[in-house]
Amino acid sequence: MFDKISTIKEQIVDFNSSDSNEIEKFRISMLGKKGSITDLFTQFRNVPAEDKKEFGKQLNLLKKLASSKIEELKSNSGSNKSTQSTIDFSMTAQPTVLGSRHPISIVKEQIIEIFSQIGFTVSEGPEIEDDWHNFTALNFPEEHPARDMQDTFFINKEMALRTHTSSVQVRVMENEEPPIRTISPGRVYRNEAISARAHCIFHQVEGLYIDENVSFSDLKQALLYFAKEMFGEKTKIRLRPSYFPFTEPSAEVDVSCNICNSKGCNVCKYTGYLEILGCGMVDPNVLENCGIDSEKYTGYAFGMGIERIAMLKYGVKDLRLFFENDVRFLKQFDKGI
Ligand code: 2NL
Repeated sequence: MFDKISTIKEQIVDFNSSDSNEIEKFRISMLGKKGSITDLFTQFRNVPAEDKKEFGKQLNLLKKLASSKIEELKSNSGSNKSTQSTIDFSMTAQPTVLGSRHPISIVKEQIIEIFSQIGFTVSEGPEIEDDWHNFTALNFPEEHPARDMQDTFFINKEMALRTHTSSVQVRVMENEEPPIRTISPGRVYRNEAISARAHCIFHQVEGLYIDENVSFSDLKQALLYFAKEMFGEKTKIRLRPSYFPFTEPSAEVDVSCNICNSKGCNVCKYTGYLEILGCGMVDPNVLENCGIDSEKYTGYAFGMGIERIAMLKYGVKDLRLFFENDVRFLKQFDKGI
């Protein structure tokens, strides 16, 4: 019996082939139902008791030897084929081309970074919104003409693509207790004719701060800090009275033109200033709509278009460039993560 093991062992060692059919035949002759090794396993019961331990050990080793030999021959026969037919291992590798980040992403991250320095967290929410979160809670009563300020893409009677990310902040106010200090960056949609200055999709960052005794001067200070971080230490801001349904009082904010040092140039249309955002004190109706006690708390809010900030920062004259994904445009911005 031990002799048989030695004979089969020799056969395994001597066998060599790169032909997969031959290898398969060999496998069957060894490990198939009627194979020599399988046969030895059947005969195990006839081995005298005192030899059983040693025989079992050698038989298992023999099986392992056969399996690994077959695997080795099989994998060689495969790689031989593909080397000859398709892959040229001597070919030079393709260099990895690094992409660049989209300018909207770069500016968005920068805005988040600036506001996170003064304690703002980031909130996100759905792009398809119901009427309550996009309009009614924000003091746009039904049939009110203020709704015409934003041409909306409706999905059905109840649902629409959000026209601003204030809808996210309504959700935050409904779900959290003041103090609330959060910004909500995201994509928004308005049914507008596409031009160099408007697009039906654009990106916004809105900010909201609610606590006891939040004042308009807190708002001014936060926005001055933002403007200096974004456009440089020498930047000045100017507030002009404005109107939004959700804030009272409301203002539009301009930054000094750093191209002409506010002396007047064609970028600032000879005004010395450039508009960057809208803001105001959250209307008490909005606070109450969202379950916040307007006798106890006050808050400020602001909203800016990321495209507009990016246009000013990089001197981009046509907003459509941000949506065309022309690599000649995109590759001019920061490389890396
Ligand atoms: C603009 C003006 C603004 C807000 C957005 C806001 C949000 C809540 C309550 C009150 Cl939850 N206000 N957001 C306030 C004033 C202006 O955006 O021109 N954006 C591009």
